[in-house]
Amino acid sequence: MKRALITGITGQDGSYLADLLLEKGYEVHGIVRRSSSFNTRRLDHIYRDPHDSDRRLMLHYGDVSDASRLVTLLMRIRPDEVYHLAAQSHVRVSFDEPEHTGDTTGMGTTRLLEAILMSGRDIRYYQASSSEMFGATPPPQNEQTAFHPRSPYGAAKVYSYWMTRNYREAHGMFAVNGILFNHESPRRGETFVTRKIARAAARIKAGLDRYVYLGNLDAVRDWGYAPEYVEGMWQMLQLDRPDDYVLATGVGSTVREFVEHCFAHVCLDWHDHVRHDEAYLRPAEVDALVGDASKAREEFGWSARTPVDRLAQIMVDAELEQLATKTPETWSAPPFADSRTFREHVAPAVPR
Ligand code: NAP
Ligand code: G4F
Repeated sequence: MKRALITGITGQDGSYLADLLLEKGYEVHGIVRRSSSFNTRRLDHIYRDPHDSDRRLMLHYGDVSDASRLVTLLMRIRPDEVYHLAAQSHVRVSFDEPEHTGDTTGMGTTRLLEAILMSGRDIRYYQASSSEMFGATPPPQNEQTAFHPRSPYGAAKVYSYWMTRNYREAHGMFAVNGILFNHESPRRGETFVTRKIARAAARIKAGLDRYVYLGNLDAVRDWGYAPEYVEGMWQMLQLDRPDDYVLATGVGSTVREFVEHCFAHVCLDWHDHVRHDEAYLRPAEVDALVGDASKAREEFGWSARTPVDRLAQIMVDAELEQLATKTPETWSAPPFADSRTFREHVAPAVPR
C-alpha cells in the first residue's frame, strides 16, 4: 500500500486529493493546524474513528512554521509521496499579512523540503505552485513564461517554485511544480470570488440577502473544476522524471461573466444585486491569467473537462442544496443586511 502525506489536507484541494488517494488504495496522512474550533469540515465524509482498525486516513497536528514537527512527522509516517498544499492562499489577505504569508507560503516549503532531505528517504514531492507567479506577464502563460508576481502571495510562491527546482537539481530529489490556474468547487473557501458569487446568487434567490459587494469585475481568470486538478497532481508524481507542468482550461472569463453565469442560473438579473465596494480591490491587480496546458496534455494526457458555465451551475446548485437542507434557524438572516457577512469585512476600507 502506498503512503501519502498531504499538507493543507483541510483545504479545498487537500480534501479532494484525500478522496482521490483513498479511492486509489493509498494510506493517507494529513497535517492539520490546531484550531479552537473544528477545521476538518471538508473531511467529514471520509473521517473514521481512530479506533477503527482498518482506517486509511490519519490526521496529525502540525504547522508548516514548525520545522522540528515536520521532521518528526516525516520520520514517523515515512511517506512515499508528499503533496505540499498548505499555504496562506488568499491573495488579498497577503497584502495585509505579507510577513505571515512569506513565512507559511514561502518558508514553509523550505522547511518541508529540508525535512524530506534529512529523512534520507526516496520521497516524491509535489509543490502547489500558482499561476499568480505570472502576475503581470500577459497570457497565454505556460511553463516558459516569465514570472512577474504582483502580491506577497505571488512572490512567496515564486520563492517556493525555485526552492523546489533547486532541491531537484542540487539533491536529485523527485520534486515537481504543478503550476495550477484557478480551480474552484463547492468546497472553495467562502472569500474567493467564485464561491462568494455562487453563495450570494443562492442566498439572494432564497430571499436571505439583497446585494453582494464585489471589487474588480474586469479581471480575467481561467477557472476550472478542482477535482480534475487533483488528478493532475497525482499524475505528475507517477511520471518517470520530475518536471514542472501548467494545469489550466485555456479559456479566460471575466469576473463579470462568472457573475452572469451564476445569476442567470437562478433566473435573476445580476445588475439588480451586484454592488461595488473598493475594499475588495487589490493594491496591485493581476489583470489576466489564461493558461496553456499543452505540455501536461502531451506528456500525461491531462486536460480540463468542465467549462466555466457548467462550473458556475455546479457551485450555485450546491449552495441551493445546502440552503434547502438547513433548518430556518441556522440560515436565518445574518447580522448584516447584505453579503458583507462573507467574512471579508476584515479587509481595510481603503486598500493600501
Ligand atoms: P485552501 O483551501 O486555502 O487550503 C489551504 C490549506 O493550507 C488549508 O488546509 C489550511 O489549513 C492550510 N494551512 C494554512 N496555513 C498553514 C500552516 N501554517 N500550517 C499548516 N497548514 C496550513 O487552498 P486550496 O485552494 O486548497 O489550494 C491548495 C494549494 O494550492 C495552496 O498552496 C494554494 O496556494 C495553491 N493553489 C491554489 C489554486 C486554486 O485555484 N485553488 C491555484 C494555484 C495554487 P486551515 O484549513 O486550518 O486553514
Ligand atoms: O477568487 P480570487 O480571490 O482568486 P485569485 O486572487 O485569482 O487567487 C486564487 O487563484 C490563484 C491562482 O491563480 C491561487 F494561487 C490563489 O491561492 C487563489 O486560489 O480573485 C479572483 C479575481 C481577482 O482579480 C479579484 O480582484 O476576482 C477579483 N475580485 C473581484 N471582486 C474579487 C472580488 N476577489 C475576491 N476574493 N473578492 C471580491 O469581492
